[in-house]
Amino acid sequence: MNHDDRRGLGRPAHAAKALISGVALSALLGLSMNAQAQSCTIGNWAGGAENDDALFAGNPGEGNPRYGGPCSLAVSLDSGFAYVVDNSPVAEQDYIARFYFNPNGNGSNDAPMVIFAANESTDGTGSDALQLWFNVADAESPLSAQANHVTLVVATETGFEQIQAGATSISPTGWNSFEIVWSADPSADIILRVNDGPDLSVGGDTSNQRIRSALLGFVDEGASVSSTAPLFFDDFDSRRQSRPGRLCRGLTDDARDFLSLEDTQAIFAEVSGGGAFFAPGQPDYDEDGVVGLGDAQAVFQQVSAGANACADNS
Ligand SMILES: [Ca+2]
Ligand SMILES: [Ca+2]
Repeated sequence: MNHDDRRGLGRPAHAAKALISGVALSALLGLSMNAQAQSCTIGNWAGGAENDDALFAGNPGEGNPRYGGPCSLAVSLDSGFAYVVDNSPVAEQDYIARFYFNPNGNGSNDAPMVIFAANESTDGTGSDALQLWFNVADAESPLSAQANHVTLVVATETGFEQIQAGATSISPTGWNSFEIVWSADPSADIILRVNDGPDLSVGGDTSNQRIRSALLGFVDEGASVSSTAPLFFDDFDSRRQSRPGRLCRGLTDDARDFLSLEDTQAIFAEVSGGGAFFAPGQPDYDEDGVVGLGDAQAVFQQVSAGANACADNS
């Protein structure tokens, strides 16, 4: 079994390096709480990067939109495949990844692309155990480009299975969370959760595979992709067990697990500060890609109504 056998879906031998890391957890684009002190660099990725000239790990002060402060990843689509690699997974039989993705208006029928893959080799050049496609509805027969659709392709012993998420579940210009739960098992149940939607799942025999690397960014394409607008990624988290779930919307102090007026104040301070202050945590309450007055107002309303538990908000 090799993805290269697959019509349009195999990553060609373009020396795909490893992906993202993982295992036992790492959230290399989203851990820090201090918006000003953190240095943002793709050097945090244990497996390095492909085409790092097209990757920018910046903070909001540098004009890099983020979901959770301070750092995020911008990926240019103009100069070929570009992605970060995590090779911290060690022949994983259980692998869970969650990240946030902002398409930044790149939803297009002309731009089917892989934005995440988990690979069987440590350098990412082996077979992909799974691929997350953007702008693709049905990845199998044939490769079917459809704007703002998301499809998870899972390699099994008998071929490929897929989980499809339609365009209505995706924000084309805001932040989306993807959580993927994979295991090596003769009767595996692979899960994709998009935003606050239900668990979508597909079954298959994945027993002979192991995940040794993960890749995040512009990993592959189904047609020639070019755009002046970059993709944005943030808050990558991968681990062996215990699903991370979604981050608490509007929370600006991760020492708490509930929203408070302090969050309203921190968001307002960012909005009114003219770039002098950036709120920590996840100030973009409505996840539309912009931290604005509406986010502060929404948090205020939640707190005022006593509906401030993060459990209701993630
Ligand atoms: Ca971040
Ligand atoms: Ca917002």
